[in-house]
Amino acid sequence: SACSTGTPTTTDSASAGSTPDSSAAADINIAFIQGVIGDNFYISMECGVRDAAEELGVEVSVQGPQKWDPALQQPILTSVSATKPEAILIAPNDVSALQRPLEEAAKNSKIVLVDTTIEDPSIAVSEIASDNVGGGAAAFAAIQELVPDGGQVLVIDNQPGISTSDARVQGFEEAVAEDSSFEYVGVQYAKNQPAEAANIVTSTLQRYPDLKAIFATNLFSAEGAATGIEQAGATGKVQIVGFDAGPAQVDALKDGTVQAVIAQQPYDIGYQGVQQAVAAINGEPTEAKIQTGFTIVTMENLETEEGQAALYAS
Ligand code: T6T
Repeated sequence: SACSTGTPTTTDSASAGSTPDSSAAADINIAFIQGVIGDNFYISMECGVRDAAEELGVEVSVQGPQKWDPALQQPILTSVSATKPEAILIAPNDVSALQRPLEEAAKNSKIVLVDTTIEDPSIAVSEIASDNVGGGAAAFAAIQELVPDGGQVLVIDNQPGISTSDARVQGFEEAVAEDSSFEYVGVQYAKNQPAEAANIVTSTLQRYPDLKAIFATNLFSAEGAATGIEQAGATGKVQIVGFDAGPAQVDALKDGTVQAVIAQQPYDIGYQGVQQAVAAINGEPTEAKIQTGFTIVTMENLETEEGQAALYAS
């Protein structure tokens, strides 16, 4: 499967989002709604979800919006909720837009928030996410090492209103404010579009030709930042630290366009998400909040066991 060999999933029942796998126990149905489809972070999470579901003998269906967009994700949640699965694992696209729909869904299903969360998560039996504030601070620490003399630094983010990336920006901004050798030129939003992130790099380099570093808060921001730096012929002149460790990020590390990536543990988030869901369904205690770790991957540890284990499914 995509989880172990890197080849695309074609045979799994839920890749089509509908037909249940008849070999698993049919009593308990769990739905997993990704933040966006085609994102190696959620592809890895799906691997963890499927492995846990198989081990615990529950059915799982997987779907997600074509783009990171609460207006696309909400109707998916509504239609999934109408089928009354015993539990829904979801990475909400927005802290406020998904609040009411999730309150409704919680009337039918146990809700587990994976990766992202909402303004009032009290409707959920569990929230599982990385230490995103810590990850933002770690990104700045990596930039300090890469640029010991300091200078201008930019953040490229998805969009405001996403719990994970908002927390990464917060952790970064708190850290950069403590170091007067850096000039923070602000955050710009690429809306999860690599081409948009590349444009931001181009325009920022025109305005700040001495730019020293970029923190890209997620996979698609980092992918586009790397493209922008390459197109500007600024490889190695501007240091990039990104969140996430999909195949494109690994290529960028090898090319030298990106210097460090913060790999989350999406497989574990998905695996533990199903464990929490099944516990809730069975009336067993759940953990309200679970924080998963991260690994900073650079060319120094990429080929080590630790570095390889941190990479996302392809
Ligand atoms: O960085 C992850 C995830 O944690 C974030 O909430 C959204 O973007 C990613 O899925 C990467 O694209």
